[in-house]
Amino acid sequence: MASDHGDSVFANVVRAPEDPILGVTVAYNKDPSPKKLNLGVGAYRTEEGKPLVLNVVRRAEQMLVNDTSRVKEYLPIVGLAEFNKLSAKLIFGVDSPAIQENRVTTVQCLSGTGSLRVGAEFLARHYHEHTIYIPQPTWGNHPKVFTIAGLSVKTYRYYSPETRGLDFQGLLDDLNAAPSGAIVLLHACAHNPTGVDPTPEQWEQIRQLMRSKGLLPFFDSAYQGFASGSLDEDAQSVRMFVSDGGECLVAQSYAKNMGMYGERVGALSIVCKSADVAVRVESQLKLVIRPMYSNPPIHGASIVAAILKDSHMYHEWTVELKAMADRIISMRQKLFDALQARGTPGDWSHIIKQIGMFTFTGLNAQQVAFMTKEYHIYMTSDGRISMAGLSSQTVPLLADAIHAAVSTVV
Ligand code: PGU
Repeated sequence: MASDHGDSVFANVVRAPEDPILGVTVAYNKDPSPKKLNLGVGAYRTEEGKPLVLNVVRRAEQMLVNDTSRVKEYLPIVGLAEFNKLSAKLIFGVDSPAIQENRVTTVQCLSGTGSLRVGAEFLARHYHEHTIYIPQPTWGNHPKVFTIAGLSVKTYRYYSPETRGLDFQGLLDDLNAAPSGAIVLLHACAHNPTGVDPTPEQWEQIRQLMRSKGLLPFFDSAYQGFASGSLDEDAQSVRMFVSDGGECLVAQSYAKNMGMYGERVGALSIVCKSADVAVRVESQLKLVIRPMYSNPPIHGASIVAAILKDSHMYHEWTVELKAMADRIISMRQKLFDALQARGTPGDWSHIIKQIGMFTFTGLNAQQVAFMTKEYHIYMTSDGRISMAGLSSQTVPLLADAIHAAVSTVV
């Protein structure tokens, strides 16, 4: 039988829907309108609407390229040692006792997503409780990453649509009702998609509750420096949990704060009770990584390490990072003012109260669809907009679109 006339062996494969976030960019790219605006993906844009490569990243990259002694050998399974050390210091603090006591194991992974996945696979193999609680709502990829790793995903209340703020009591009640030992996913700062974070006092209450119930914290730190403009301030939640001597996991991403999106640079750290446990945990992380992708890529991590280890470059980075954070904050004010000026129905103060890359507008899926169809503005259907994709020139267009959407679509 000539096989080329028969049906495909994949004839039964059904077409999958586009990703809810990355699919927005796919739709945007297909739109021929010159005024189209992509506020879907959380990726920083300049005032001119262009992607930004930080000057310090260009400089570090040039340095590496000019260094002919550099080779492209395989990295170890756990990645670049220097990068791992520096990443741990960045999130836990330069004089973190946990680092000094060698209780932290850090492995280089494929950005934030890869770090979450490796951490989840490790937990599924070596941790006794397989339930992970994630906030409702959360980044859309979280449930997929954890489920596919073999964990069972449950949610805890996080956001109240009525107040457009934290549902703190709901959060405490749900964590209190969780089985002891359950894993809890926490956004270290700049919660995605809501832009709503607990206050330091609320974090402290969460910490006490979680420690008293033996819940295991798994921090997702994708926006360190993007919330407040300060790397240390944005790491406070994590450091609070580490300073009590307890254990936790942290997934770090350099996608946003260093603009390294496509280089896929990140790290997973596991803070353990003792140096001895940390050594054993790391040996098992290697067994997770080796059959998955063998070892991580060298280029991006070398750039990050070059910046983190040089005090001048580090400083330059913090200045550029602060400028990105400040531009986002100024967009919040501009959008809020533009809606006020139009007399747009509703209370829009949450735009200036929320923090980080996103505003959770409260617009519903129909209103979003209207804005895309009539105004060529692209955003996720949950009403989240990336403030980092906005500029002074595009604020009026967005304000017009929101005004029209809430005035004509219920
Ligand atoms: N964790 C959170 C909370 C995130 O928002 C993101 C990215 C990641 C992890 C993963 O980032 P890495 O690129 O793997 O380091 N969220 C963005 C980017 C687009 C996406 O969905 O991956 C977003 O728009 O939500």
